[in-house]
Amino acid sequence: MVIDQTDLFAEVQDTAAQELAPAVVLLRRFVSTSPLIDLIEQVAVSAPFRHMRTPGGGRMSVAITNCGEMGWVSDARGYRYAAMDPESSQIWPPMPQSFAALALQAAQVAGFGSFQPDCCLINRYVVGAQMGTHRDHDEKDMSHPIVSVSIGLPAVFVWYGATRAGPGVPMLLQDGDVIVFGREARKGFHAVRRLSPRVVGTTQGVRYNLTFRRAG
Ligand code: MD6
Ligand code: FE
Repeated sequence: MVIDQTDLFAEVQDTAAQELAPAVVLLRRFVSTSPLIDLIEQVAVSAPFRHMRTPGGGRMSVAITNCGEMGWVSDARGYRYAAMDPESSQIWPPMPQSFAALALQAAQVAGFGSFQPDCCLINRYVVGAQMGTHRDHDEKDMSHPIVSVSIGLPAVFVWYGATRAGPGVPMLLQDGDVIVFGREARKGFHAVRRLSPRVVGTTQGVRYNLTFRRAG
């Protein structure tokens, strides 16, 4: 696979970081996303998007793939990271260098220091898809932050924090926005509300979300 490594930083904007909750940092319009979409499409040639099953047996409305040394997977046995794509029994496609560079740049600008992700989980939403309230705690070392990049259609992300209770802090994530969270927020609960045509303004198109993690 040929992966284009054009200089993403030419496109990176110098936006001010906003702290939405302690250690939850939003970088608005941080990155220009069209080179990212091309790379996502290349990853999906080798590791197609699929609707995974939750341990409870439900079908996720979000379609998922991964690139990097490790991939996040879900099935009847639970949630875990795996070095092989269970659909193909092949390793996941390599993480494009520009993805790793973007994750590092965002972590640094957001005040989390150095970050070398080994997993990029790629979520794909169409109108009607959602991500229920959850927290990310399948990674071995929680001292690493998570960097999350929104691409394409807007979506309402809700930050709940230490408990699932309460109304949460909603924020509209738009194309090019990046969220970084770590430290005391690392195990915080969060969700993505169902993409409604009213909020999104169309029934066409997709939202991608890249979440960079250090899993192993
Ligand atoms: C999404 N994001 O934005 C779903 N998880 O589509 C997440 O679940 C998420 O944005 C951990 C860290 C950042 C995130
Ligand atoms: Fe998450």
